[in-house]
Amino acid sequence: MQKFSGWSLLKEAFGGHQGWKTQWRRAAPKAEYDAIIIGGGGHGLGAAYYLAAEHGLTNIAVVEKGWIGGGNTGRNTTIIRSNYLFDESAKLYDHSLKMWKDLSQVLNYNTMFSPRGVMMLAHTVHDMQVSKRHIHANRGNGVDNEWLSPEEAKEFCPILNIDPNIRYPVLGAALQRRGGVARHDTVAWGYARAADALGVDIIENCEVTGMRIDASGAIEAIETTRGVIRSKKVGVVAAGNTSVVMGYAGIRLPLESYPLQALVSEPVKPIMPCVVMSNTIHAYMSQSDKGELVIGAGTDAYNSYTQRGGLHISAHTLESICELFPVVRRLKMLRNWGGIVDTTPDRSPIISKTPVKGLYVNCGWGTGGFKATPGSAHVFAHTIANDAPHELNQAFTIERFRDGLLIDEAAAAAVAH
Ligand code: FAD
Ligand code: PYC
Repeated sequence: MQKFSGWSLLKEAFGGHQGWKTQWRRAAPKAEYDAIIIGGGGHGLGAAYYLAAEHGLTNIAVVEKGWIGGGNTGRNTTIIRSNYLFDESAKLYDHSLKMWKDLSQVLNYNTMFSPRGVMMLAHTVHDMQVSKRHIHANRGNGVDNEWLSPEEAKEFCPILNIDPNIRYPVLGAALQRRGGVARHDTVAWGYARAADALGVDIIENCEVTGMRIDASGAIEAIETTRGVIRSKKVGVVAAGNTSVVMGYAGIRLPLESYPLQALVSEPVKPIMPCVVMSNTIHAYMSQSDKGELVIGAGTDAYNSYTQRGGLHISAHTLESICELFPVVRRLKMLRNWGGIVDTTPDRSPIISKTPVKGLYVNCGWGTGGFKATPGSAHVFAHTIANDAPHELNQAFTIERFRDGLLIDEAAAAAVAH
């Protein structure tokens, strides 16, 4: 009989039969591919996987300037939900949420998806009205969401402070029970391993530094720190750096790059059963399976490409967190970090063809693209393979900014996330 120690079970959970460190071939670039994805985050690796698995394109490469999952995919706070206001967003994010459910089985890799419920707090009358509007709109789209009184919110999350005398009292909450968290880097590793098994080349330490466009206006090659690589199809998924990369093709996009920060506490025994977000006071918290409290803030107020951010943001966030969850006041913080997110004016993504034939872009997820990883990758692969959008991303074009057809989640939520 095979004996399992706790350690071997842990290894099994993380890496299947390949062990703790997932291996894929550290490929050297070929001279030419049928398609290239620029950016080895979850969205890029996922797009490569679906191109191979669903569209039969296996002569493809993912080029990544650092290491896979080292961008926002490995830096986010893993909140997964689909409670967006507008029809287009709700359908796209819910497509993704449904894919999360089976992703571990599809990839044979444990993404640790845990639908433990995402509760969004209301602190003002305006918050309550916005939340209830979201709940009705979500239900109209078949997306679960429900209103909780302060007492019901506390029952769902017992460490929540519902004292009516605090600075931002909890007046109620919107709860999406199907929402939750996952382990962020497993998504990059899982897609990488599955794509690699289908023949995809994953090329790390390979920064794209230029693009070559032929006389007819079609993409013909990318220039990289590891040489020129030819392809007639190139997908850009380089969150935070999209403007720079698309600039190589002479395309300007309505994007701004900002630092977004997060931090984790020392690990403690389970005290928090769900995710709680407060958009009004720019703070949110959940507890990882390792026991760390995972805490996030709103974006910094200035544009930057640095993966850090200002300290005052974390300090402000911690003040709010301690007021909402007084039980954490004496905990030590282990580490803080930042990532660079790129945001559009309507805080909705762009998943689109571009004016350069064969060049596609997936960007603008801002503070909220982790939850969208499987769905975004899936529809982006469809767009690249068919040179036409999937029905779920046909509204998310570049042209919507020219034509005034915004999907204005920013105005809808009036919040940082
Ligand atoms: P990334 O993982 O950033 O991948 C892009 C890759 O492109 C990077 O690895 C980068 O190195 C590479 N690249 C860039 N330029 C080049 C180049 N020239 N050549 C080659 N490669 C290049 N979203 C949620 O849904 N829920 C959350 O709770 C959440 N919390 C967040 C908290 C923080 C602190 C941050 C920073 C983000 C958060 N997000 C959240 C947003 C989410 O992380 C991102 O929207 C999502 O991970 C983007 O995935 P991606 O694959 O597009 O980008
Ligand atoms: O989109 O839910 C979200 C989110 C939470 C924190 C950052 N983004």
